[in-house]
Amino acid sequence: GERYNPRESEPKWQKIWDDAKSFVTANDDPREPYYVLEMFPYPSGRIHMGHVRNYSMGDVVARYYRARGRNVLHPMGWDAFGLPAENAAIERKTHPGTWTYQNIEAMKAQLKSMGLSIDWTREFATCSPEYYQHQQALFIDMLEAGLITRKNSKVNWDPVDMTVLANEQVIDGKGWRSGAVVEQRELTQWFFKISDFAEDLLEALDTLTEWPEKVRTMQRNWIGKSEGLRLLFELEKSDKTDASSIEVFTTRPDTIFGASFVGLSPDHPLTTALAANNPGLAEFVAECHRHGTATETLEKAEKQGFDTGLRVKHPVIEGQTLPVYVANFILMDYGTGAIFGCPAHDQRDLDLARKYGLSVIPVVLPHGADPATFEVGNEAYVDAGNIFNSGFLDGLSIDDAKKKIAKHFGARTVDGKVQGKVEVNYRLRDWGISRQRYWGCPIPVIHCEVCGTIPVPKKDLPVRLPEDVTFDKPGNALDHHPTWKHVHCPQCGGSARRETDTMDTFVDSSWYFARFTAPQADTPTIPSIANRWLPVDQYIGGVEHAILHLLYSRFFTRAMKATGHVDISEPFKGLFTQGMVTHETYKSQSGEWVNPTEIVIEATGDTRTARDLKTGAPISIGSVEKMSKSKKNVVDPDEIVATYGADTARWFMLSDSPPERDVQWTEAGVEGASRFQQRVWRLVNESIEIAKQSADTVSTNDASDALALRRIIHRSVHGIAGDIEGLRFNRAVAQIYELTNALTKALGSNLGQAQRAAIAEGVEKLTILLSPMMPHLSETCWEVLGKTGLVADARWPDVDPALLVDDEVTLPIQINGKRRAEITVAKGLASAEVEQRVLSLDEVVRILEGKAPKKIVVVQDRIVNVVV
Ligand code: ANZ
Ligand code: ZN
Repeated sequence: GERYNPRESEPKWQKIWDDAKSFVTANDDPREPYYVLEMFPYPSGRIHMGHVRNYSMGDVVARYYRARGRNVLHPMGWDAFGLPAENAAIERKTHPGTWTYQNIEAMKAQLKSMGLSIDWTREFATCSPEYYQHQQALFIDMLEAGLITRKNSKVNWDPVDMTVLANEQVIDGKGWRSGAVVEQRELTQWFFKISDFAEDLLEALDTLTEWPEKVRTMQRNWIGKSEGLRLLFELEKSDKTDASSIEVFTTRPDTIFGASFVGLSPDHPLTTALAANNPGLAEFVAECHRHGTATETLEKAEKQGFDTGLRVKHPVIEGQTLPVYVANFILMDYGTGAIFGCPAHDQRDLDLARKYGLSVIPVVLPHGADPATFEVGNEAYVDAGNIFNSGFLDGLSIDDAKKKIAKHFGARTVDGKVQGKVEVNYRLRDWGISRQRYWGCPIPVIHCEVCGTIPVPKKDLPVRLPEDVTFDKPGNALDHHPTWKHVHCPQCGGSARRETDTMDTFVDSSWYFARFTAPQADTPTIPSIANRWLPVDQYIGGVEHAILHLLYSRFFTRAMKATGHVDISEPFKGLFTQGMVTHETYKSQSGEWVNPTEIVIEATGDTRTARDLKTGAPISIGSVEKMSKSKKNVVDPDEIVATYGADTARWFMLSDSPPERDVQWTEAGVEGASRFQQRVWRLVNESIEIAKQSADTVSTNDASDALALRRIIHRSVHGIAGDIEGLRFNRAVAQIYELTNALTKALGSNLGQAQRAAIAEGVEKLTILLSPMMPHLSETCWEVLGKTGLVADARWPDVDPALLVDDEVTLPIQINGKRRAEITVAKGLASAEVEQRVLSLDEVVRILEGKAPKKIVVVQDRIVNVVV
């Protein structure tokens, strides 16, 4: 017969689905809702194979639950604000919006060519005023609810991109995009008070049982709860300061006997006061500021200290004092901005102690170590053990010592204040969202010299980005705009200034999933509708968003709850993080990366060699790496769709490895997927031929063979459903292969009525089972099978539970007490029949050597004993 032609059939079905509005979802549909969402793309210009994998998975889930009778919401949009558009605008001398919307158009066409079951009527781009006006409304509500503050803060300043960066956007002291060395600046910034939710965000992680444990752990660490002690150290009298004590924060008060110094942050008020009269210290502080305060920078930077000359009394060793240092690794916005250093058990403290010759006193003894000989070299001992060298704490575990010392300091005073107070701290800081960029959501506030900072009245929303902007000067085009920022104060009518900062683009993606539930509403959400759809049943995306995007979304959902926009706290019930798409890498003789389309590979036996397609020059085959432009090992989805069709690309993406692992894209793999497509097509066509046959000579096994086949069919339906629900797509695919094999094997001539019916049933069911993965092929099969309607609307096949029961047993055969063979028979088969079959087994015949056995005992469904 004819080959299946995806190039013809795929666009045809896409149009039919479009015309039939097959994937448009109604909010008032009475069926049980199911919301599946893939992380929406940044409109960079073209989709890549990572998108193909991500959306193939989401589409399987969406199509499956539709077939299960759920009202499925499967929307798509664009995370469309951000720096690349501004950079492109500068390069091409166009408006960022022009570039962005062109990209959206191109990428949308690409996504459509994949045949995704998306409700495109809900599409939006976060850069459109129709979206961001609601984000501005949310901002105003959150401001009024006390969830937003404006404060001065040290920021990481990227001197090339001319913007503030979040700590996590600073990598090795450099801007994540520009690579420029990041500087410190003091700016007034808007902050979302995410730290108010730290405990709730932490505790609720336990309820997210459908999230990968790895992601929950990353979030736990990011929130970084620590229980510790605020502890006062009494200062010795000095003419350098009037201060009488220093308060430190410690999570290891059990190590107090090992203290060898007290450390201050370069930004600690006492440091500032001392530096006023100490040029050396002032210079040291300035040096620290040049290096930045991003946590990551600090962790890698060399530990530096400055001896202030002050000394504190040792809080537990009578008559001893400790020096006070200023140290570069102490942050001002964590704890109290001051620490006590215990070099034996903290690496940073140890580095500092080695550098400045401070004492290193071990006070935690590893289990089984000898107290007389235990020493700390250049690595601090941070693990478990028992306290020693520590007076009244000796012999205690770390936890018991913490409790005892907390009680001890809780009962003492310094300066009339309690010396030690238990305190919980979080590493999570408030989320600074001010960005000095044009292409983002304007922060809807107005600064008036008389009235202060006031929100834009909601009736004046959206605060639109001006269209007429220029990017000839570095920095914020909004700020440079001649008129935009000059407005009248909405309160007093006097002249006032618009806020020119825009919001971090992470804000845009923190609530888009809620907007999808009512994307045309004139409020951010329609709560009754949002509450019906949310939380998202299944969210799928890359693990690179495991921390920030997910944490911000969790915060935002809580903030939207507090302001009455939704009634839930957690946005994503199920989360799945998919692996990456990898490919072999290729290099020319001169060491340049070469794209897979520019080479030919020849294989002789196990060795593969590559040559340049044009010149024939040898190419070396390198390691398998994540697809990236820099290594040129990318494969373009458009080319794959044009060559093999979307179904083949989807099938391969799902088939080759577990979805959470990386998948290696190979030519051989894609060709295998393409061949499978043709096999299914042949099977379906041959099954139609068989259905037409008349059965003159019917095989005697017709009924039992048909039954065996139907068992396989029903088990597949059941098993594939379970695998899709468990997101084990590769296993679902494997089961479809098996079912296809079984059906192909069953084809033949002179089949009886029962078998022909079983094959017909199997092929029809296979078509439905295949439709979430290869939707276009399935529609074509459905059509030639003469079924009514679209397979996209077909119900998932029912399973006959009787056909799932395992009704065969394998009995061991013992001969003279020794296990020699086994036999598989139908459950409950009569003893006489089992006996007869056992005696005809080759192994048994051989052992009996022609003699008749003395006795045969069959224990039904358990064992066969033969005595000779
Ligand atoms: C004494 C000590 C002894 C400490 C020891 C650790 C080990 P986590 O657990 O991550 O919360 N610390 C406190 N405030 C700091 C700041 N502002 N900047 C830098 N470091 C600070 O870390 C808490 C520990 O980090 C605290 O416990 C303190 O050092 C240090 F063997 O106190 B520790
Ligand atoms: Zn005013």
